[in-house]
Amino acid sequence: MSQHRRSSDFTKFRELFENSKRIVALTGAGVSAECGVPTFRGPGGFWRAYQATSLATPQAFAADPSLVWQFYEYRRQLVATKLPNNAHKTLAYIERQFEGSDRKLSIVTQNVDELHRRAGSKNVLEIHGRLFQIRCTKCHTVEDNTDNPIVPALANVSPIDNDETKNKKIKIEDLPHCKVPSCKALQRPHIVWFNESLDPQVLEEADRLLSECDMLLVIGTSSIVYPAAMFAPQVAARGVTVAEFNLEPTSASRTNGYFFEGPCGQTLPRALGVDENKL
Ligand code: BV8
Ligand code: ZN
Repeated sequence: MSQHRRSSDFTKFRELFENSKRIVALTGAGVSAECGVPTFRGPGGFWRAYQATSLATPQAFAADPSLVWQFYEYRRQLVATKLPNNAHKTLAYIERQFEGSDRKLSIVTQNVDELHRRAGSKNVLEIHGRLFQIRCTKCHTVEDNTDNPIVPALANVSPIDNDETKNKKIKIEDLPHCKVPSCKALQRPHIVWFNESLDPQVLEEADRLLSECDMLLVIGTSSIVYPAAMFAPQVAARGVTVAEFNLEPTSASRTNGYFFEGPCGQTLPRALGVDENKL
């Protein structure tokens, strides 16, 4: 049960923000919630109907690639119909504002929906991968792919729910396969699943950004999934300001730092002094 915390003072925070030069925004599924992309652990979340461990793991893919592909194709088709919201747009706006100045905003996102990119943000580190990239399970070739459906057999998939009767049991040969003529092996989403390590270079870049930042914005994450859950405490330990934007406080700000309660599509532009009419 989260302790109820008063929302912090926007004016006091704004001053700190105006004096910060290296800002990192750590985002999670909540930053896309107002676009209609379900979160994982909130009401209507993807994980609610089933456990993440039953789908977003290499074991699940090995056991039933048809089911896991249906889960990702459903999300690809859903996200393709969504547009970035004011939280995504605020971060892209600030990044543009900083161009040519000695200030920089970088995004470290746990999200795979690529909505930060679509909002125009350039400095984006997607630590859990991307929904619209797929990777060969054999030669590891990574391919950008926005085909909808990705293969005919995955046309109009429905959300997977508990009773697997909905699982269409697609034949493996009808799932996406590598286009390298000498390979043609099964492809998988280029996404970091549970119990898979993050790309060491991505982790190194995240660590560099977090060690150099003088302000961390934690936006729409339950701060449960590691290693991202360690980023806010790591920055706070340096005495750097951490500001959380969430419907409820999480471990990222429960003890100290700033907490702005409410939908980040509203709280973020207000805290960063961005006129929503300009987004
Ligand atoms: C790894 C891709 C080494 C898949 C994802 C240490 C301790 C305990 C466990 C572990 C540990 N170290 C490793 C683990 C295991 C595991 C883990 O952390 N498990 C958790 C469940 C405890 N971690 C891993 O396996 C990681 N790998 O550590 O490698 C290793 C190697 C081998 C063996 C072991 C370890 C890999 C983690 C990556 C997993 N892949 N995504 C996919 O997306 O399909 S994680 C998945 O969760 C998503 O990426 C998602 O982004 C992420 C985190 O969730 P959130 O983004 O926070 O979303 P959530 O729904 O939880 O919360 C939404 C928040 O938004 C809420 O707070 C809500 O209040 C708020 N909100 C809602 N609406 C709004 C809002 N806020 C503002 N405005 C709104 N409108
Ligand atoms: Zn291949």
